[in-house]
Amino acid sequence: MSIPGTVQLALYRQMLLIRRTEEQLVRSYQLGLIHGACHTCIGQEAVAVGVCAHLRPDDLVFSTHRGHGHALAKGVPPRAVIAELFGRATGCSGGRGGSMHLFAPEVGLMGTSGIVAASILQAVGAAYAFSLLKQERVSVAFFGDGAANNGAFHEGINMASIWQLPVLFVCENNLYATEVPFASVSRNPDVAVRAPAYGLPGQVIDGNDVLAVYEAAAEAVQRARSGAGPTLLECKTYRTRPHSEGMRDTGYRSAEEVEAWKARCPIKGLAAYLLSEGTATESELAQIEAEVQAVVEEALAFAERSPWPDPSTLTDHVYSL
Ligand SMILES: Cc1ncc(C[n+]2csc(CCOP(=O)(O)OP(=O)(O)O)c2C)c(N)n1
Ligand SMILES: [Mg+2]
Repeated sequence: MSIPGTVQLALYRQMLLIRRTEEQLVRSYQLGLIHGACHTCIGQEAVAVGVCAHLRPDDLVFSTHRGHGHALAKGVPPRAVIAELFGRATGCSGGRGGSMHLFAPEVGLMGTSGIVAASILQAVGAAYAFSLLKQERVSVAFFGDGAANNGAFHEGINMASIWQLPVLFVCENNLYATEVPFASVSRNPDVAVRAPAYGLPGQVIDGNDVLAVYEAAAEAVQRARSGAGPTLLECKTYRTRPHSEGMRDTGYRSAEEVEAWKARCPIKGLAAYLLSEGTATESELAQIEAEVQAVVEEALAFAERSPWPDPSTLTDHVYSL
């Protein structure tokens, strides 16, 4: 598959936007400006970007506790993400949700979630609705390696397979579930090989290579949209920050391992490729960097000057009979 230079540059810009936004979230967390958990996807950006590049606004994404990248890649503005983590009324969930409850149905982001593996069944449910309504829409479940050992994984992919539902299962295998190595909870290092057992295609992809993810997702989205059924994509990747901000990052993985994966940074990797292929010059990449940085600075300023939710709205959105 030949990916046009303009698309490659768009993928680069989107990954950089996620990276710079999350680096800002880390700084803000360290200053005590963010309450609650903050799981970054620093190091894993290529997965969200390579998949979401193929989605339309009315395609639906169901995300995880590590979902800032999915939200941004699906089109939630950085200012709405930062404001949400700051608890401000202008956040995408009105400041009531925080990192693990980012919702923006208008762009098809159906929620980040602290419930591991929930995204799998939610995406299957949405795809079932699309299929009943005869709509050519696609749903995506992002989930981690830890979620792949939750019963929901097996129920979800089996049901999607028997009904040939338009869904992509995207496993972000970052080798750990919190501090539990995947190697210690699965005799088989690959999740993708489970797919044929349920009668759907599965593919292992270098999740730090955005072009590889883009290519695999193109086929999977096309399959789903054309009624040919679900696909399981397993993207091997790595988070270079602790599981969640404020948590320790020693005792379960080595500094050497983290450094080795940092050297495989998906953004640096694509930059080197763009330069070597002559798709972009140093100054063009610097220009993108400056533009992204400006967007993030503006988003931060927006969040800082945004109001807190009005106390009189305290009971809004609270379910009652
Ligand atoms: C149903 C459920 N079980 C357990 C937890 C506790 N928990 C929070 S994050 C996490 C690890 C998830 O690992 P993985 O799916 O690999 O995602 P990653 O954090 O690596 O992105 C666990 C077990 C939870 N939040 N929900
Ligand atoms: Mg994991």
